[in-house]
Amino acid sequence: METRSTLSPSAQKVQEMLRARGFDCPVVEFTESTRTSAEAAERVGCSLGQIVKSLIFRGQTTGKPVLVLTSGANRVDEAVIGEYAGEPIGRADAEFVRAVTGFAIGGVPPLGYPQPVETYLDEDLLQYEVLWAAAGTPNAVFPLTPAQLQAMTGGRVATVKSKPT
Ligand code: 5CA
Repeated sequence: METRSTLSPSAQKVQEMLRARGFDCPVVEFTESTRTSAEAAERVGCSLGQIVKSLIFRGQTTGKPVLVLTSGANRVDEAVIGEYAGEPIGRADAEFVRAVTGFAIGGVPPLGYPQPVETYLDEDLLQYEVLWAAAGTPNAVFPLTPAQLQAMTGGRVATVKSKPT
């Protein structure tokens, strides 16, 4: 799989944020898309479950943003997150995601937002040695351990997935 020798500006920004916070994680930017979990897993050559989806939801009462770091293999149960968050939540639109994180859907990294965001971390991510998260663009990702993901986000470990129907 081909990678880019120089990072685009958004991916470079994520690389610098990681470094500044002491995380030794190399951002990798591919020539092909990592926009979806499936594409990211294919580019990297890992399982779908190892991809970290950074999903932004919106509190329907207060409008507060909620970040759910979800295993690429899972679907979030919005009712469950609503219970954790203390109010019903809904999926955010692209504009809200950009306003809250500073990044566009498909490239939202798990760190580096203008304001801290209430964060939940899918317990299913903890079983892997290495995870891969988006790094600012729909072609860029970086590897990290579950412990690093917890440290960089302060996320509360939670059961987030909807039960298979
Ligand atoms: N780069 C990949 C793998 S790390 C990535 O960013 N995946 S993601 O799951 O974190 O981001 C894509 C997610 O954004 C999709 O799973 C989907 O839930 C959400 N999404 C896609 N399009 C929209 C949209 N128009 N409005 C709101 N959410 C969307």
